[in-house]
Amino acid sequence: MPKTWTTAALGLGGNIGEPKTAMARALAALSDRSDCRLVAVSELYRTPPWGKTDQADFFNCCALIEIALSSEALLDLCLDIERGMKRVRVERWGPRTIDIDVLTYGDAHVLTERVEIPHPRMTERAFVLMPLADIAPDFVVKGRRVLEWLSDANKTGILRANEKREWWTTPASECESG
Ligand code: PH2
Ligand code: MG
Ligand code: MG
Repeated sequence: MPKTWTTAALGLGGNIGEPKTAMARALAALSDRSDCRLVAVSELYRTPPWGKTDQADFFNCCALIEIALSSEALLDLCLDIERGMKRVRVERWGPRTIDIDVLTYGDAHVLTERVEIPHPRMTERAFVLMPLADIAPDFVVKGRRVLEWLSDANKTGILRANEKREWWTTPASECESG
């Protein structure tokens, strides 16, 4: 049976350990799969903590993927990757090594006990909207373009943190061996 591919947007973040490396590894794990294609990755941003402010700055990025899995299965995949990377999470909205959120899945609206898509808080969070605007500025979420949501969001303190555009690709020589 031919696979049906759906374009989905993911938001990645972390603020413990080496978030940039963790996000690069998560993106590599996604693109290594036959049921997932990595279409675009945003710049990398350093962002002040949102929600719970007495914690270290986060690093955040967004990715567009094409995925041949249902939204629930995509959520499970993201959780599997988090677990495989031995995610540490101390409390809700608190420090974590890696967080992979499904922001959008085609133009689907999904609401189950486990998933809410579009991600319920994505339109208020500059740490999501800024990277998402790099790769999908005209994408319409909840009736408005990403760029319009971004223009209303509080961007204070958000800085670009990458030097090269393809920050998530690491030459083999720089990879840890063990
Ligand atoms: N994630 C949270 C809570 N707060 N703040 C920033 N800047 N970036 C995040 O990724 C983030 C957050 C819960 O997932
Ligand atoms: Mg999150
Ligand atoms: Mg999450």
